Amino acid sequence: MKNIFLLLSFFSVVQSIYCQELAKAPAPCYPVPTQKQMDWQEMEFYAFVHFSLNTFTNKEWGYGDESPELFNPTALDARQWARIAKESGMKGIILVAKHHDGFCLWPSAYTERSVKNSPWKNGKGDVVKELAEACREYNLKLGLYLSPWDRNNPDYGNPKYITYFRNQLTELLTNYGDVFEMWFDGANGGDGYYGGADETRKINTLEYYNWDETYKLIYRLAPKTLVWGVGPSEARWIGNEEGRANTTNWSLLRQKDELAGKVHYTEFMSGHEDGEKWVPGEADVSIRPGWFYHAVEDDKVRSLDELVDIYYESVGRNATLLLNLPVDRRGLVNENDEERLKELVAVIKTDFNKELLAGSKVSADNVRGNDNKFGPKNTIDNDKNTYWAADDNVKEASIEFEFEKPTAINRILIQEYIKLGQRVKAFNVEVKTNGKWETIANETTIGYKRILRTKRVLADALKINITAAKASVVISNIQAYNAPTFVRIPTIQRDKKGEVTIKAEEGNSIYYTVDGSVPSEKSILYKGAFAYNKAFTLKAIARNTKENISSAVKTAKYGVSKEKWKIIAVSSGDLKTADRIIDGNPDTDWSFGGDANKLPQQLSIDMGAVRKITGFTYVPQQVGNNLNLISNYEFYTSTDNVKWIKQSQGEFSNIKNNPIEQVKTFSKVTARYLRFVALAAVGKGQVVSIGEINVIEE
Ligand code: FUL
Repeated sequence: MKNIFLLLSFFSVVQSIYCQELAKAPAPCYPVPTQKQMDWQEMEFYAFVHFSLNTFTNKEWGYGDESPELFNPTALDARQWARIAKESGMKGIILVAKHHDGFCLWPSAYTERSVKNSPWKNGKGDVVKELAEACREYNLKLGLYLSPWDRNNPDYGNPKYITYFRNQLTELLTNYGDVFEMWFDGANGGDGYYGGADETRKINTLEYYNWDETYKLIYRLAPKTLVWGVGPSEARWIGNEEGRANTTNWSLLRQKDELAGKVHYTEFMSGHEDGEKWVPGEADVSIRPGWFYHAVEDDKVRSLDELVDIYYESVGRNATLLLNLPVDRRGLVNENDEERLKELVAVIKTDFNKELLAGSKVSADNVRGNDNKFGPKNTIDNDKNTYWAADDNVKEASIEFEFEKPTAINRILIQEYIKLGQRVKAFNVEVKTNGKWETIANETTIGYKRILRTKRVLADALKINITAAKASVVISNIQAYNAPTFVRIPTIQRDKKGEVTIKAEEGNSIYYTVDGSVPSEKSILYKGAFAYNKAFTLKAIARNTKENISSAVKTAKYGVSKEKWKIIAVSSGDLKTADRIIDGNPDTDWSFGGDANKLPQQLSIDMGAVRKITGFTYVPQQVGNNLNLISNYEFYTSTDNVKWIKQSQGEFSNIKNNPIEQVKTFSKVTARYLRFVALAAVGKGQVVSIGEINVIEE
């Protein structure tokens, strides 16, 4: 008997040692984030503010020769910016302290090109300081953008400029309290004023700045600052200026390759599964087409639909969202932008109003060491420090949630415990309805946070199957929601002849007005394309008649249709197909130029009648992987196709990163003929494409 007891206690000792062994936390799957990167990732959503001389010169990129005296906001209030950011659930604000034209929003001791030589506050103001104080008051973190490229500085391109750049960096990192993120933009070198030299200066970004030394300086001065962008950074650009990450999004990057110039920026949208460094993605986008404020964009604030998509495709795809609010000439976030932001926040709030998994019965097919410490319940305990983990080397595992009664679901949120690394390569979601399992999503990575928008299902149970991973499964949090139906805004198109087509999601009706009034279900019911070639404002809504809910209002403003327009001359390319430039459809493009026909190239348009115009727009090629973009242009008008007057010339700034419709205005002129000259292209390719040319009428 005594022996049996001895044997039993021996076994229990062995078992406890064994279990303790198993109950150890999983080994990290390297690379893993630093605490600084963890804190940053958890911020999720923060604001960008572009506000500088460009705001007053109506440019996206200043050339570097604009006078500081033009900077004169009438009612600058950084507290208003902070209030709006705070009310939107944002956790910080990144201010562009110096953009490419070199103008400084703080009174730098190293240059005269700053607020100190502007009329604002008689040269005694400091925007960086005001924002730092406002952020403190609203408990927001402050971030700063210092453009490496400086189109004003005479020394740009020489070693002397690097000293200047580092001096400015030192000012920003030592005089304004903690800076959570330092933003180094990738636009580098090119033409500029450069102290009057007026020339093109090419630099090698990878070598010129000696980033290793610059980064050492930053970490010495401000170890809490996370560095974004060029150099050996701790966070990366998402590869577009539309605020969208790829569905597959690794927080890892082969940064060594990147620093050797071997990574194309389009790879940033997904990161690298085999990246040797933790370099998570940050998705940046402006709430309007441009980064700086332009009055012509007052009615071009991104639609609610677009912003909601952006949220789901950034924060919901393992990136942070940096949303730009272009402060206007008063020095305030414009009312239109604030209103749209409020609508966005309201949608996010209602979408995630009621969590549905917390009360469910949860089980998993594998639990590390059979230890409750790593049990599946940890995914619904609302504690970010606990997680469900599988045994070592178990890279396929399932977790199931059973509901007491059938539950409607259309959002699923999953988080890996990324302190131990990003692991999941593939997963799917199944739901059980009426006793039958159905797969409703087949996905790839998860990372810090992944949110799926699925069709609405009435589920008895929900199962998440991790089907491939880099190391054993470690999941921190899983949630489900039933977001209200969101009726998507309709799309409107008018072709050359004036035929209007409106489209909405299948099953929805469309109502519209042509007199500028707000449409409702009492307005005209859209039954199919209709002709309307006069100037008018069309407003339309889509309506889900089953649930009695409408979309936001889509507004489209049109001048007289292009029915009488003709392309009358092209310097190269096929004249027969050139009509695509004026067919009302920006997605059909036409190109000219090429090796045998080097730039400049030009084309002329006859509008068929004399019109009063105040500007033109160039819509670059929209469709395709390789956009043949024009970077510099000239625009002429004529009344007789003989005598031409130049109305505008210049650059399409930032078109490479943000290929949106380019708007150029001039004083009112009477014209019948238009001539558009493509002077230079982005990159080496000489072929340039045009999606559409429009005119702006009074
Ligand atoms: C770009 C810049 O060139 C733009 O002007 C803007 O600042 C944007 C956020 O980054 O690359």
